[in-house]
Order: sequence, then structure tokens, then C-alpha cells
Amino acid sequence: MNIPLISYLSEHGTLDDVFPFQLDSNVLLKAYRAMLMTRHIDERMITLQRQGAISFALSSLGEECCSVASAAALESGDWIYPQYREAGIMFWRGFTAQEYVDHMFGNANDLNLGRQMPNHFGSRRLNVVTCSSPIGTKIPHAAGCAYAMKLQKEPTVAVCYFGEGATSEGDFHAGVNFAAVRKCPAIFFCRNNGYAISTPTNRQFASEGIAPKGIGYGIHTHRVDGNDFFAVYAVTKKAREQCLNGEGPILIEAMTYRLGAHSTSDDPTLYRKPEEVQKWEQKDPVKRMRKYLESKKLWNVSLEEQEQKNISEAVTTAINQAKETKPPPLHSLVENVYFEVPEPLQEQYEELKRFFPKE
Ligand SMILES: Cc1ncc(C[n+]2csc(CCOP(=O)(O)OP(=O)(O)O)c2C)c(N)n1
Ligand SMILES: [Mg+2]
Repeated sequence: MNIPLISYLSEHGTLDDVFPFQLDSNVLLKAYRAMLMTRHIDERMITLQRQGAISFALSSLGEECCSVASAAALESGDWIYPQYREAGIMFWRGFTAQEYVDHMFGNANDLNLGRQMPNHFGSRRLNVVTCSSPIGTKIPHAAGCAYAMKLQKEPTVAVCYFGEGATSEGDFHAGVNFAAVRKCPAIFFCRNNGYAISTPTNRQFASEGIAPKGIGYGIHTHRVDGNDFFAVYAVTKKAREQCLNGEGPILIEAMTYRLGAHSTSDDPTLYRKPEEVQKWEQKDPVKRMRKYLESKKLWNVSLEEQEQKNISEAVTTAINQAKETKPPPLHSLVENVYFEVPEPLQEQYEELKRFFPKE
């Protein structure tokens, strides 16, 4: 099976004339800034974890384009089901540095009140469903959400993000098949970043990538260079149109690479060679976008320095405030799951309270 790779932007930042859209410079600059913010905040969160200020951190180093470019091609009413490397979507949709850092601390201002691991963000305001740790579980949820959109004739789509490792889960097959049979307006966006923690793709599946799995389920499938802003944008835009035309769900396989460790609990030097990482560093999506913007005179060294400074200051302010913010109230431990706190939970809460007399 020979599935072509869609790509418009060269590694040197030259855009192919056949790119089918005219993108406003404001969109391009907003996207580049969202990628810079994602990269910067990831790095700062890893440092905070090393200092013991937060418990854990994941980063989307090298994969920032997948989330930002696809989010740029969606509408704000579309529902998003992210995995944990989709921080770029949050920044594209207007999540503030403060909201993000509060979430990473799991403090009283965290929208999840510390109930999720760090990097498991979500926002009702932004139509982003909170990420949950068990891999792939959001795939059937997104299929169901898209089915509801179809039944209610809403002009929106549900978009679910996951890594190539998630396609080995039963949930992938149940969710994609359901959406395929019911022709739900769902986009399944798979970031094929080469690894599921330490498991490389050649030990994850025998198929030629993920795209054949979409074809197997009888749905439109696109394979795209995940480090090319223009290609990811174009493919997601097309997928959205196909969904809304009633052509059923779409699978996108975005070819990318996890340049960093899986998480702060991982040491990738134990299972991959530096040469492999260096090869992918040449394809860095953020540098590539910058080259394009510079070639069009939309960006330059001094704008870059100013933006890096602005981002750094905003994140420092957010970190300082998050450090001063209290943990979530003790009672939040038993709230929001049941309409009324059930008796056994209330009993446990009363016992716990004895250890926190000031709460
Ligand atoms: C059901 C389940 N099994 C195992 C894990 C442990 N785990 C967390 S992330 C991960 C790898 C996921 O890889 P992939 O889907 O490729 O996403 P990536 O981390 O590469 O973005 C695993 C195995 C989990 N969270 N959930
Ligand atoms: Mg992966």
C-alpha cells in the first residue's frame, strides 16, 4: 500500500505554489507564537519538575505543529479530545499561561482541581474535553460526540488526538469503526511520533504506518508531514469539509518525531541513538515555520527576541502566582462525581478532615 505524504513547506522554509489556501499573516503569526509558547512552557515545566515544584511533565518538543496547525484549521465550536501533547491547541484557542501553569501545579485555580495528572488539561470555555490518562479512551467518546452532532444537525466536528501507540488499543478500533459505520463527523488525528514511551513503531504494529488502518475501516485517510504547518492546516481543513459534507469520519496520520523524552519519568538515551534524534532536529517544525515567516519579511531576529522575552515573562509571572496559590479545598476530593456525596465517601471525608483541622 503506497499512501502519499502530503507536504508543502520544505525544510528550508519554501512554500510550494500548489498550497491551496491564502492564509492571512495574522493567522501565521498567531500560529507561530502559539508554537513558541508551547515550546517555552514545556521547557519551563520540565525544569520545575526537576526542582520538585510539580510532580510530572510531558512535552510536545518537535510536535508543536501538529496541534497548532490543526487547531488553526478548525472552528471554535468544534469539540476537541486531546491527548497530553496537545498544549498547542490550548494556546491557539486562548488558554492563558496562568491557566496552564495552575493546571500543572494542580492548585485551587486549576480547572481540574488537581484531579488529573499534569498535562491533562481541558477547558469547558474552549470546547476542549479534559485529557485522561488511559490511552485511547477518548476515541469512542469523540465518535459518540460526533454522532450526537450529526443527529442534531450541528455544523461542527469532533476531533480526537492520539499517538500511534494508541491505535493498538481496542478503543481505537471500536471508536473508528463506530464512526465509520454511522458516518459521524469525527476527525481522528494520529500523531505518529515514532515511539510509545520506549516502544518503537516497528514493535508496535506490522502495518505500513497507521494510515492503512483507516483504509481498512473504509474511511477517508490522509498522511501528512506533521512538521509542516501548511500541510497539517490544509489536510485538517479538507477533513473538516469532508466531515460536514456527510462523507463520514477521517483519519489523519501526521508523521512527526518526539524529540524529547516521553515524560520526566523517562530516559530515551536508553533506547534510541543520538543520530536518529539529530536527523529529526533538521525537520524541526518551529524553525521551519520561522524560516518561512522570515523569507516573507513577517518575522526577524528582533521580533523573535521580543516575543521570547514576552513569553518568558508571562510564564514567570504565572509560575510565581501558582506557587502562592493554595491547593484545592479538601472537600473537592469528594465533589462533582455524584449529585450528592454518597454516605461512604462522606464518611471517608470526615475521617480525612481529622488530619487537616484547618480546612
Ligand atoms: C491503557 C494505557 N496503557 C498504558 C498506559 C501507559 N502509557 C502512557 S503514555 C503511553 C505511550 C503512548 O504512546 P503514543 O500513543 O504513541 O503517544 P505518545 O506518547 O507517543 O504521544 C503509555 C503506554 C496508559 N496511560 N494507558
Ligand atoms: Mg507515539
